[in-house]
Amino acid sequence: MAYFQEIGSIKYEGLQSTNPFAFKFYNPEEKIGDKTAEEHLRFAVAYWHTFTGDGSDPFGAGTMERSWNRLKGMDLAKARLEAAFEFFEKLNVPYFCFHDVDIAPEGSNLRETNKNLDTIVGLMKDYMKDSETKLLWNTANNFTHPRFIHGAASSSNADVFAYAAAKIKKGLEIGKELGAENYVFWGGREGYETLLNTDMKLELDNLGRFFHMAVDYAKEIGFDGQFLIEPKPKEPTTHQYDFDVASGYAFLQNYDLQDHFKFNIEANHATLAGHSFEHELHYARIHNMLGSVDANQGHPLLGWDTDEFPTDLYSATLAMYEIIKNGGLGRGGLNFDAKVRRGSFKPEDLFHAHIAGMDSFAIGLKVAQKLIDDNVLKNVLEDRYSSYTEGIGLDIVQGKTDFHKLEEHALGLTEITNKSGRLENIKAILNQYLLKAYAGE
Ligand code: XLS
Ligand code: CA
Ligand code: CA
Repeated sequence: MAYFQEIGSIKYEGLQSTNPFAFKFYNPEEKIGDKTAEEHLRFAVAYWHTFTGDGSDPFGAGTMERSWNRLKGMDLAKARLEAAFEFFEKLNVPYFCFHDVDIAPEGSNLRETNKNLDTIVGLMKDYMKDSETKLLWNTANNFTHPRFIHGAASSSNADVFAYAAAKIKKGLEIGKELGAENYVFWGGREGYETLLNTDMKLELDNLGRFFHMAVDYAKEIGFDGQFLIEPKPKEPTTHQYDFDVASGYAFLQNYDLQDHFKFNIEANHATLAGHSFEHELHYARIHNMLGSVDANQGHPLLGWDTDEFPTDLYSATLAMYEIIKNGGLGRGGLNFDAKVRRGSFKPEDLFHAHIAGMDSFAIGLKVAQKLIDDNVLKNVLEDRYSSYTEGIGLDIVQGKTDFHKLEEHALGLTEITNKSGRLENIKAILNQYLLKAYAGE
Protein backbone atom coordinates (compact mmCIF):
# COMPACT_ATOMS: atom_id res chain seq x y z
CA MET A 1 0.00 0.00 0.00
CA ALA A 2 1.23 3.52 -0.79
CA TYR A 3 0.74 6.06 1.97
CA PHE A 4 2.02 9.02 -0.03
CA GLN A 5 0.54 7.96 -3.34
CA GLU A 6 0.45 11.31 -5.12
CA ILE A 7 4.03 12.12 -4.30
CA GLY A 8 6.96 10.89 -6.34
CA SER A 9 10.65 10.86 -5.66
CA ILE A 10 12.00 14.26 -4.55
CA LYS A 11 14.73 15.48 -6.88
CA TYR A 12 17.02 18.46 -7.11
CA GLU A 13 15.61 20.92 -9.66
CA GLY A 14 17.59 24.06 -8.84
CA LEU A 15 16.88 27.62 -7.90
CA GLN A 16 14.41 28.37 -10.68
CA SER A 17 12.09 25.45 -9.90
CA THR A 18 8.60 26.22 -8.62
CA ASN A 19 7.82 22.56 -7.92
CA PRO A 20 6.94 22.32 -4.21
CA PHE A 21 8.12 18.69 -4.26
CA ALA A 22 11.67 19.42 -5.43
CA PHE A 23 14.90 20.58 -3.80
CA LYS A 24 15.98 24.06 -4.86
CA PHE A 25 19.40 24.03 -3.17
CA TYR A 26 20.09 20.51 -1.91
CA ASN A 27 21.80 18.56 -4.63
CA PRO A 28 23.06 15.41 -2.89
CA GLU A 29 25.72 14.79 -5.53
CA GLU A 30 27.13 18.31 -5.67
CA LYS A 31 30.76 18.45 -4.56
CA ILE A 32 31.30 21.07 -1.88
CA GLY A 33 34.87 21.27 -0.63
CA ASP A 34 36.15 17.72 -0.34
CA LYS A 35 32.81 15.89 -0.05
CA THR A 36 29.41 15.70 -1.68
CA ALA A 37 26.50 17.56 -0.10
CA GLU A 38 25.01 14.22 0.97
CA GLU A 39 28.24 13.20 2.70
CA HIS A 40 28.51 16.51 4.54
CA LEU A 41 24.91 16.76 5.65
CA ARG A 42 23.99 13.16 6.53
CA PHE A 43 20.30 14.01 6.97
CA ALA A 44 18.02 11.90 9.14
CA VAL A 45 14.25 11.72 9.65
CA ALA A 46 12.97 11.56 13.25
CA TYR A 47 10.44 8.72 13.50
CA TRP A 48 8.60 10.20 16.48
CA HIS A 49 7.65 13.56 15.01
CA THR A 50 7.02 12.36 11.48
CA PHE A 51 5.26 9.02 11.93
CA THR A 52 4.15 8.87 15.55
CA GLY A 53 3.27 12.48 16.42
CA ASP A 54 -0.39 13.37 16.04
CA GLY A 55 -0.29 17.15 16.46
CA SER A 56 -1.89 17.18 19.91
CA ASP A 57 -0.79 19.83 22.41
CA PRO A 58 -1.75 20.52 26.05
CA PHE A 59 -4.80 22.45 24.79
CA GLY A 60 -6.07 20.34 21.95
CA ALA A 61 -6.45 16.93 20.34
CA GLY A 62 -4.42 15.55 17.47
CA THR A 63 -4.91 17.09 14.04
CA MET A 64 -2.66 15.09 11.72
CA GLU A 65 -4.26 13.31 8.75
CA ARG A 66 -2.35 10.03 8.65
CA SER A 67 -4.02 7.11 6.95
CA TRP A 68 -2.23 4.61 9.25
CA ASN A 69 -3.92 6.12 12.31
CA ARG A 70 -7.10 4.12 11.74
CA LEU A 71 -5.16 1.06 12.97
CA LYS A 72 -4.21 0.07 16.53
CA GLY A 73 -1.48 -1.75 18.44
CA MET A 74 0.94 -3.85 16.41
CA ASP A 75 -1.04 -3.28 13.19
CA LEU A 76 -0.50 0.43 13.60
CA ALA A 77 3.20 -0.12 14.29
CA LYS A 78 3.56 -2.20 11.12
CA ALA A 79 1.68 0.32 8.98
CA ARG A 80 3.82 3.17 10.29
CA LEU A 81 6.93 1.22 9.46
CA GLU A 82 5.75 0.69 5.90
CA ALA A 83 4.86 4.37 5.57
CA ALA A 84 8.25 5.35 7.02
CA PHE A 85 10.24 3.40 4.44
CA GLU A 86 8.09 4.76 1.61
CA PHE A 87 8.80 8.26 2.93
CA PHE A 88 12.57 7.65 3.32
CA GLU A 89 12.80 6.36 -0.22
CA LYS A 90 10.82 9.23 -1.76
CA LEU A 91 12.80 11.82 0.18
CA ASN A 92 16.05 10.01 -0.64
CA VAL A 93 17.27 10.51 2.93
CA PRO A 94 20.30 8.54 4.13
CA TYR A 95 19.32 8.07 7.81
CA PHE A 96 16.52 7.83 10.36
CA CYS A 97 16.30 7.79 14.18
CA PHE A 98 13.79 6.39 16.69
CA HIS A 99 12.90 5.81 20.34
CA ASP A 100 11.86 2.28 21.35
CA VAL A 101 8.24 3.35 21.98
CA ASP A 102 7.98 5.09 18.58
CA ILE A 103 8.30 1.85 16.67
CA ALA A 104 6.40 -0.66 18.82
CA PRO A 105 3.70 -0.36 21.49
CA GLU A 106 4.54 -1.14 25.11
CA GLY A 107 3.07 -4.44 26.31
CA SER A 108 1.61 -5.10 29.74
CA ASN A 109 5.08 -5.96 31.04
CA LEU A 110 8.70 -5.65 29.95
CA ARG A 111 8.81 -9.11 28.45
CA GLU A 112 5.82 -8.33 26.23
CA THR A 113 7.26 -4.95 25.25
CA ASN A 114 10.51 -6.62 24.21
CA LYS A 115 8.56 -9.17 22.17
CA ASN A 116 6.77 -6.36 20.32
CA LEU A 117 10.10 -4.70 19.69
CA ASP A 118 11.60 -7.93 18.36
CA THR A 119 8.78 -8.30 15.86
CA ILE A 120 9.09 -4.74 14.55
CA VAL A 121 12.90 -4.78 14.54
CA GLY A 122 12.79 -7.98 12.47
CA LEU A 123 10.51 -6.29 9.94
CA MET A 124 12.62 -3.14 10.01
CA LYS A 125 15.71 -5.16 9.22
CA ASP A 126 13.94 -6.60 6.19
CA TYR A 127 12.97 -3.12 4.95
CA MET A 128 16.54 -1.95 5.50
CA LYS A 129 17.87 -4.71 3.28
CA ASP A 130 16.11 -3.13 0.28
CA SER A 131 16.58 0.46 1.35
CA GLU A 132 19.43 2.96 1.15
CA THR A 133 18.30 4.49 4.46
CA LYS A 134 20.32 3.49 7.52
CA LEU A 135 19.89 3.95 11.24
CA LEU A 136 21.68 7.05 12.53
CA TRP A 137 20.70 6.34 16.13
CA ASN A 138 18.12 4.80 18.35
CA THR A 139 17.33 5.67 21.95
CA ALA A 140 15.04 4.70 24.82
CA ASN A 141 12.03 6.73 25.78
CA ASN A 142 12.55 6.71 29.56
CA PHE A 143 10.34 9.70 30.25
CA THR A 144 6.74 9.27 28.97
CA HIS A 145 5.45 6.32 31.02
CA PRO A 146 4.24 7.19 34.57
CA ARG A 147 6.87 4.84 36.07
CA PHE A 148 9.44 7.52 35.15
CA ILE A 149 7.65 10.18 37.18
CA HIS A 150 10.74 10.73 39.37
CA GLY A 151 13.27 10.13 36.61
CA ALA A 152 14.91 7.02 35.15
CA ALA A 153 18.59 6.50 36.10
CA SER A 154 18.22 9.42 38.54
CA SER A 155 14.94 8.15 40.02
CA SER A 156 14.52 7.94 43.78
CA ASN A 157 13.16 4.42 43.18
CA ALA A 158 15.74 1.68 42.58
CA ASP A 159 13.19 -0.49 40.73
CA VAL A 160 12.83 2.28 38.17
CA PHE A 161 16.62 2.50 37.85
CA ALA A 162 16.63 -1.23 37.03
CA TYR A 163 13.74 -0.89 34.56
CA ALA A 164 15.48 1.98 32.78
CA ALA A 165 18.66 -0.08 32.55
CA ALA A 166 16.73 -3.02 31.07
CA LYS A 167 15.26 -0.74 28.38
CA ILE A 168 18.67 0.57 27.43
CA LYS A 169 20.12 -2.94 27.42
CA LYS A 170 17.45 -3.83 24.86
CA GLY A 171 18.13 -0.60 22.94
CA LEU A 172 21.82 -1.44 22.61
CA GLU A 173 20.96 -4.91 21.35
CA ILE A 174 18.61 -3.34 18.76
CA GLY A 175 21.27 -0.78 17.82
CA LYS A 176 23.69 -3.61 17.18
CA GLU A 177 21.13 -5.64 15.24
CA LEU A 178 20.28 -2.73 12.94
CA GLY A 179 23.82 -1.36 12.61
CA ALA A 180 23.12 1.98 14.34
CA GLU A 181 25.90 4.54 13.95
CA ASN A 182 25.23 6.00 17.42
CA TYR A 183 23.17 5.51 20.57
CA VAL A 184 21.58 8.59 22.16
CA PHE A 185 20.91 9.35 25.82
CA TRP A 186 18.56 12.25 26.38
CA GLY A 187 17.81 12.62 30.08
CA GLY A 188 14.19 13.64 29.72
CA ARG A 189 13.44 13.33 33.41
CA GLU A 190 17.01 13.12 34.70
CA GLY A 191 16.78 16.23 36.81
CA TYR A 192 14.70 17.53 39.67
CA GLU A 193 11.90 19.87 40.68
CA THR A 194 13.07 20.87 44.16
CA LEU A 195 16.09 20.29 46.38
CA LEU A 196 13.69 19.92 49.32
CA ASN A 197 13.18 16.26 48.42
CA THR A 198 16.23 15.55 46.22
CA ASP A 199 19.53 13.85 47.04
CA MET A 200 21.41 15.40 44.14
CA LYS A 201 24.70 13.72 44.97
CA LEU A 202 23.14 10.24 44.97
CA GLU A 203 21.24 10.96 41.75
CA LEU A 204 24.36 12.17 39.95
CA ASP A 205 26.42 9.23 41.24
CA ASN A 206 23.69 6.88 40.05
CA LEU A 207 23.69 8.49 36.62
CA GLY A 208 27.44 7.98 36.48
CA ARG A 209 27.07 4.31 37.49
CA PHE A 210 24.30 3.85 34.93
CA PHE A 211 26.40 5.20 32.06
CA HIS A 212 29.36 3.00 33.04
CA MET A 213 27.11 -0.05 32.96
CA ALA A 214 25.87 0.99 29.50
CA VAL A 215 29.46 1.34 28.28
CA ASP A 216 30.31 -2.09 29.71
CA TYR A 217 27.29 -3.74 28.12
CA ALA A 218 27.98 -2.23 24.68
CA LYS A 219 31.49 -3.64 24.95
CA GLU A 220 30.18 -7.02 26.07
CA ILE A 221 27.89 -7.41 23.05
CA GLY A 222 30.26 -5.75 20.58
CA PHE A 223 28.07 -2.74 19.81
CA ASP A 224 30.44 -0.14 18.44
CA GLY A 225 28.06 2.82 17.89
CA GLN A 226 29.16 6.17 19.30
CA PHE A 227 27.45 7.04 22.62
CA LEU A 228 25.91 10.51 22.62
CA ILE A 229 24.53 12.64 25.44
CA GLU A 230 21.92 15.16 24.38
CA PRO A 231 21.87 18.18 26.68
CA LYS A 232 18.74 20.16 27.48
CA PRO A 233 18.45 22.63 30.36
CA LYS A 234 14.82 22.11 31.35
CA GLU A 235 11.46 20.68 30.23
CA PRO A 236 10.06 18.41 31.41
CA THR A 237 12.08 18.76 34.64
CA THR A 238 12.73 22.20 36.10
CA HIS A 239 16.45 21.56 36.45
CA GLN A 240 17.91 19.03 34.06
CA TYR A 241 21.33 17.54 34.90
CA ASP A 242 22.68 17.66 31.32
CA PHE A 243 21.97 21.39 31.17
CA ASP A 244 24.24 22.22 28.24
CA VAL A 245 27.44 20.95 26.64
CA ALA A 246 29.69 22.59 29.24
CA SER A 247 27.89 21.07 32.23
CA GLY A 248 27.48 17.74 30.45
CA TYR A 249 31.20 17.68 29.73
CA ALA A 250 32.04 18.47 33.36
CA PHE A 251 29.73 15.59 34.41
CA LEU A 252 31.44 13.19 31.99
CA GLN A 253 34.87 14.21 33.26
CA ASN A 254 33.82 13.90 36.92
CA TYR A 255 32.68 10.34 36.34
CA ASP A 256 35.53 9.42 34.00
CA LEU A 257 33.19 8.88 31.05
CA GLN A 258 34.60 11.49 28.66
CA ASP A 259 36.31 8.93 26.41
CA HIS A 260 33.09 7.01 25.81
CA PHE A 261 30.69 9.82 24.91
CA LYS A 262 30.22 12.75 22.57
CA PHE A 263 27.31 15.16 22.35
CA ASN A 264 24.17 15.22 20.27
CA ILE A 265 23.41 18.92 20.06
CA GLU A 266 19.91 20.19 19.44
CA ALA A 267 19.42 23.77 18.29
CA ASN A 268 16.24 24.32 20.30
CA HIS A 269 17.89 22.98 23.47
CA ALA A 270 20.81 25.35 22.97
CA THR A 271 18.51 28.35 22.84
CA LEU A 272 16.52 27.09 25.86
CA ALA A 273 19.83 27.06 27.75
CA GLY A 274 20.38 30.70 26.82
CA HIS A 275 23.03 29.86 24.22
CA SER A 276 23.11 30.07 20.47
CA PHE A 277 23.11 26.85 18.44
CA GLU A 278 26.63 27.64 17.21
CA HIS A 279 27.86 28.22 20.77
CA GLU A 280 26.96 24.65 21.73
CA LEU A 281 28.48 23.22 18.53
CA HIS A 282 31.62 25.28 19.02
CA TYR A 283 32.03 24.34 22.68
CA ALA A 284 31.73 20.66 21.79
CA ARG A 285 34.03 21.00 18.77
CA ILE A 286 36.93 22.65 20.58
CA HIS A 287 36.85 19.78 23.11
CA ASN A 288 36.57 17.14 20.38
CA MET A 289 33.11 16.20 21.66
CA LEU A 290 30.87 17.08 18.71
CA GLY A 291 29.05 13.89 17.76
CA SER A 292 25.74 14.60 16.06
CA VAL A 293 23.08 17.27 15.63
CA ASP A 294 19.33 17.55 16.10
CA ALA A 295 18.53 20.13 13.44
CA ASN A 296 15.50 22.20 14.38
CA GLN A 297 14.73 25.67 15.72
CA GLY A 298 12.76 27.20 18.56
CA HIS A 299 10.33 30.07 18.17
CA PRO A 300 11.96 33.32 19.32
CA LEU A 301 8.78 34.42 21.09
CA LEU A 302 8.10 31.16 22.95
CA GLY A 303 10.14 29.90 25.88
CA TRP A 304 9.71 26.18 25.31
CA ASP A 305 10.84 23.41 23.00
CA THR A 306 8.80 24.08 19.86
CA ASP A 307 10.91 21.78 17.62
CA GLU A 308 10.23 23.66 14.39
CA PHE A 309 11.79 22.67 11.10
CA PRO A 310 14.96 24.71 10.60
CA THR A 311 14.58 27.47 8.01
CA ASP A 312 16.81 30.16 9.51
CA LEU A 313 19.64 30.45 6.98
CA TYR A 314 21.84 32.55 9.24
CA SER A 315 21.75 29.92 11.97
CA ALA A 316 22.18 27.05 9.49
CA THR A 317 25.26 28.79 8.05
CA LEU A 318 26.90 29.30 11.43
CA ALA A 319 26.07 25.70 12.38
CA MET A 320 27.56 24.31 9.16
CA TYR A 321 30.63 26.48 9.74
CA GLU A 322 31.23 24.63 13.02
CA ILE A 323 30.53 21.26 11.45
CA ILE A 324 32.98 21.78 8.57
CA LYS A 325 35.57 23.12 11.01
CA ASN A 326 35.04 19.92 12.99
CA GLY A 327 36.06 17.93 9.92
CA GLY A 328 32.44 16.79 9.54
CA LEU A 329 30.18 14.87 11.89
CA GLY A 330 31.96 11.51 11.69
CA ARG A 331 29.33 8.90 12.52
CA GLY A 332 26.79 11.63 13.38
CA GLY A 333 24.32 13.41 11.16
CA LEU A 334 21.71 16.13 10.94
CA ASN A 335 18.55 14.66 12.40
CA PHE A 336 15.37 16.65 11.87
CA ASP A 337 14.07 16.45 15.44
CA ALA A 338 11.32 18.74 14.22
CA LYS A 339 7.59 18.58 13.83
CA VAL A 340 5.23 20.17 11.35
CA ARG A 341 3.01 22.79 12.99
CA ARG A 342 -0.38 21.64 14.22
CA GLY A 343 -2.02 23.51 11.36
CA SER A 344 0.13 21.72 8.75
CA PHE A 345 -1.80 18.48 9.06
CA LYS A 346 -1.69 17.12 5.50
CA PRO A 347 0.65 14.20 4.71
CA GLU A 348 2.35 16.30 2.02
CA ASP A 349 3.33 18.86 4.68
CA LEU A 350 5.81 16.25 5.93
CA PHE A 351 7.59 16.48 2.57
CA HIS A 352 7.43 20.28 2.43
CA ALA A 353 8.91 20.49 5.93
CA HIS A 354 11.83 18.18 5.21
CA ILE A 355 12.53 19.83 1.85
CA ALA A 356 12.61 23.23 3.59
CA GLY A 357 15.01 21.95 6.26
CA MET A 358 17.28 20.15 3.80
CA ASP A 359 17.43 23.14 1.45
CA SER A 360 18.21 25.46 4.38
CA PHE A 361 21.15 23.35 5.53
CA ALA A 362 22.36 22.96 1.94
CA ILE A 363 22.54 26.77 1.71
CA GLY A 364 24.23 26.89 5.11
CA LEU A 365 26.78 24.34 3.89
CA LYS A 366 27.59 26.27 0.72
CA VAL A 367 27.94 29.61 2.47
CA ALA A 368 30.03 28.14 5.28
CA GLN A 369 32.36 26.41 2.82
CA LYS A 370 32.81 29.68 0.92
CA LEU A 371 33.56 31.55 4.16
CA ILE A 372 36.20 28.93 4.92
CA ASP A 373 37.66 28.90 1.40
CA ASP A 374 38.00 32.68 1.47
CA ASN A 375 39.42 32.65 5.04
CA VAL A 376 36.86 35.28 6.02
CA LEU A 377 36.52 34.51 9.72
CA LYS A 378 40.03 33.07 9.96
CA ASN A 379 41.41 36.45 8.92
CA VAL A 380 39.21 38.17 11.49
CA LEU A 381 40.59 35.95 14.26
CA GLU A 382 44.19 36.16 13.11
CA ASP A 383 44.05 39.93 13.10
CA ARG A 384 42.18 40.16 16.41
CA TYR A 385 44.58 37.85 18.29
CA SER A 386 47.79 38.88 16.54
CA SER A 387 49.25 40.19 19.82
CA TYR A 388 49.74 36.55 20.88
CA THR A 389 51.98 35.73 17.94
CA GLU A 390 54.99 37.78 19.03
CA GLY A 391 56.65 39.43 22.02
CA ILE A 392 54.97 39.09 25.40
CA GLY A 393 51.86 37.48 23.83
CA LEU A 394 53.94 34.67 22.35
CA ASP A 395 55.65 34.21 25.73
CA ILE A 396 52.22 33.90 27.39
CA VAL A 397 50.93 31.20 25.07
CA GLN A 398 54.24 29.34 25.22
CA GLY A 399 54.05 29.29 29.03
CA LYS A 400 57.23 31.35 29.39
CA THR A 401 55.82 34.04 31.69
CA ASP A 402 54.92 34.52 35.33
CA PHE A 403 53.45 37.43 37.29
CA HIS A 404 56.92 38.99 37.79
CA LYS A 405 57.61 39.15 34.05
CA LEU A 406 54.10 40.33 33.27
CA GLU A 407 54.35 43.12 35.85
CA GLU A 408 57.68 44.18 34.38
CA HIS A 409 56.08 44.30 30.93
CA ALA A 410 53.07 46.27 32.21
CA LEU A 411 55.29 48.78 34.02
CA GLY A 412 57.14 49.45 30.77
CA LEU A 413 53.98 50.24 28.80
CA THR A 414 53.38 53.87 27.95
CA GLU A 415 50.03 53.30 26.25
CA ILE A 416 47.71 50.40 25.43
CA THR A 417 46.09 50.38 21.99
CA ASN A 418 43.05 48.16 21.34
CA LYS A 419 41.64 47.21 17.94
CA SER A 420 37.98 47.42 16.92
CA GLY A 421 36.00 44.16 17.09
CA ARG A 422 34.29 45.18 13.79
CA LEU A 423 31.10 43.26 14.59
CA GLU A 424 28.82 45.21 12.24
CA ASN A 425 31.30 44.90 9.41
CA ILE A 426 31.59 41.14 9.94
CA LYS A 427 27.80 40.74 9.93
CA ALA A 428 27.55 42.74 6.70
CA ILE A 429 30.12 40.42 5.12
CA LEU A 430 28.09 37.40 6.26
CA ASN A 431 24.99 38.87 4.63
CA GLN A 432 26.95 39.43 1.45
CA TYR A 433 28.06 35.77 1.41
CA LEU A 434 24.49 34.58 2.04
CA LEU A 435 23.15 36.61 -0.84
CA LYS A 436 25.93 35.49 -3.12
CA ALA A 437 24.97 31.87 -2.44
CA TYR A 438 21.35 32.77 -3.14
CA ALA A 439 22.36 34.23 -6.47
CA GLY A 440 24.16 30.98 -7.18
CA GLU A 441 27.64 32.59 -7.11
C1 XLS B 1 13.29 16.12 23.51
C2 XLS B 1 14.44 15.51 22.86
C3 XLS B 1 14.27 14.07 22.40
C4 XLS B 1 15.61 13.45 22.11
C5 XLS B 1 15.60 11.97 22.04
O1 XLS B 1 13.25 17.32 23.76
O2 XLS B 1 14.82 16.35 21.82
O3 XLS B 1 13.41 13.99 21.32
O4 XLS B 1 16.17 13.93 20.93
O5 XLS B 1 15.05 11.41 23.17
CA1 CA C 1 16.39 16.08 20.30
CA1 CA D 1 13.50 19.08 21.41
